[in-house]
Amino acid sequence: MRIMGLWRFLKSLILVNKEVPQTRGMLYPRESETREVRSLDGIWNFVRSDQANPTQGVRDEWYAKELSKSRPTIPMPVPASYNDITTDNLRDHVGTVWYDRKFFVPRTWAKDQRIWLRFGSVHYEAYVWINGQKVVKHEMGHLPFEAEVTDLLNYGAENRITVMCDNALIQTTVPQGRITEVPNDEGMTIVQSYTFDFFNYAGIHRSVHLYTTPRTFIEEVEVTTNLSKDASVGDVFYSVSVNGSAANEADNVLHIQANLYDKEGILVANATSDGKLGGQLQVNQVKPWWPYLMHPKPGYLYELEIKLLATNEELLDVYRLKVGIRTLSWDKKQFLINGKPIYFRGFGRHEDADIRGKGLDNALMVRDFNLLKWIGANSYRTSHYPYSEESMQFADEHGIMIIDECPSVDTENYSQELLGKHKSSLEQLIHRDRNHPSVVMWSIANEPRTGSMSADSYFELVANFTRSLDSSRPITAAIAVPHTQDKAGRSLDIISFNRYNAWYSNTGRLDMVTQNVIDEAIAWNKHYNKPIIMSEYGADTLEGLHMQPAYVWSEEFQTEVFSRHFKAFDELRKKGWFIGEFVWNFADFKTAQSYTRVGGNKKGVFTRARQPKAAAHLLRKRYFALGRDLDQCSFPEDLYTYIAT
Ligand code: GCB
Repeated sequence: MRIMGLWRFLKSLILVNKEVPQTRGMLYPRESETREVRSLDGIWNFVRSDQANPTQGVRDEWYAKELSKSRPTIPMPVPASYNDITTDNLRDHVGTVWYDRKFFVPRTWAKDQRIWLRFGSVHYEAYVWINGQKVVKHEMGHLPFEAEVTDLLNYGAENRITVMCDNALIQTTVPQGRITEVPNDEGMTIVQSYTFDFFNYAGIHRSVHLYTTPRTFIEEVEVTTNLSKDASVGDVFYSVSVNGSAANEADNVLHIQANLYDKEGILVANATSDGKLGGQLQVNQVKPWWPYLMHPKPGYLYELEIKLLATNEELLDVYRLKVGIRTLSWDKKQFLINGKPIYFRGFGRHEDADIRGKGLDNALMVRDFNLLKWIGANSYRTSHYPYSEESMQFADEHGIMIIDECPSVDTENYSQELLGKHKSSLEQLIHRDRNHPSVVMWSIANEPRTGSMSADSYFELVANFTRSLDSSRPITAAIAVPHTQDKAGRSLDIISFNRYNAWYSNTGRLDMVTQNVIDEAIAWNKHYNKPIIMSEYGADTLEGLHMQPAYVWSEEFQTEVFSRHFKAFDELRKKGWFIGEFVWNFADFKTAQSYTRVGGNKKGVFTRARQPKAAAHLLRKRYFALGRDLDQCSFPEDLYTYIAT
């Protein structure tokens, strides 16, 4: 037994850099004169498998006919987590569930084009069939996947889509969890456990689309941008990949016509690339992309129109995407956008809401952005997984900077298999988000157990892999082990640390916050000589609980905890290398059941219903004061309540 343990430990130290599969295509589905998009969102039919027999549906081929022929079905909304929809214990179901629905494909789609089926995200693992034929399998929540279904569809007729979704997390999934069989009152039951602090919501979380492309089509567009030193001239570099038979015909030289339009729809640059599928567009008197409150018109976006043309100028395909022109740079002290130093003031967040769990909800998304702007935040971290593509587009539009985090949280028990999946999660994330101007940093993990020996090589491999995919953005991870133990920081560009003074340590001691925060930030900076962010701090707060003097869980306590941190941050800002403060959390959110959580994690500045707690008003004053001091933004009229002249 001891020898086995030693062997496992040694194996975890020998990690090799194996290739991971590369994502292809997956441009966000958009209509154009050559493309059509249809949503398959709505009410689907749903069956849960027997927990003790999760593969029964596959063995019995439930996908071969309507699910209702194999089992009684219940209605299930898509997109949504399935957990909180019913009134029974579906919430805690472990293992597979099944969805199906019917849909029509118009006759007109049969004509000389290709049809794609695309999922915005299914958590955690998905298997998909169309009309009983296997289409695609995908592992990893919060990230899109797609497959061509042209030859599987019935045109001008009814079709059926079936999805099996598995929420089980084990030691080699991202994130990790454990499945155990434990005795209960009826015999034995399967239990899912995990150490991370948010509920493992599951299901078809984001929209399902069918979309068409021409036979030869624009498969990928990659955009990078640059600004001249005086910020007057902008460059947009684009490179396009084409898929389809026309691309292989020797006498057909495909080329790209790229047009860049400003917000008013005026053409500001264009280029035709002869025989090449990429090029450069130069914009004079450019309007750079600026973060919210750093410029009167933040989030300026151009529209890039990519036209794929054949030798005879026949238009094969058109795809349009938004482009923000900006530069990023960083060194040992600071992080700059368009040559200006950035101080992040924002939040750690969750995609989480009553009833719908982690399901995409446009009303919630718009409300959240309204609150971010109301409170004067300029950034958030997509703790602890990639957020919806729709929210990334919103962040682009509103100038909200994003630290884009992959789904690796509480990473431990490092293994070759885990490394492969972790790298794959980053590959999929970067492929999806690389064109967003709002994405300014990659976060490769949250609170990984970086004190262990194997964390050293593991995170070096993960960070180098990330850099090999995108060297234009810095890399961070939110670390919680003390700097004296950490082994990952040397592989990062920016150090983020999470710490809960007066909450998890020295509970209730408001007099033990400020100096501890200052000391720890200085220690991290001394240790690694890199810019430092405090990526989490906060206190659970029950809305409506008031206690004077402040007492843990009260609104007064959260307000005081914030204020004591602000004092530390202002001291640290003077040092030059302290570049950001992120409250944990934007809103209250659901967790696994635990005696430390009352209905979930209550560290929100907003309630789960997105209403402000008392501390929100204080935070708002600080974030706007920072905006005024650093970037001369103006104050909203209602920031201060009139008291006396
Ligand atoms: C952390 C984690 C976050 C938790 C938070 C807390 O350090 O990163 O996921 O929710 O602490 O409130 O305990």
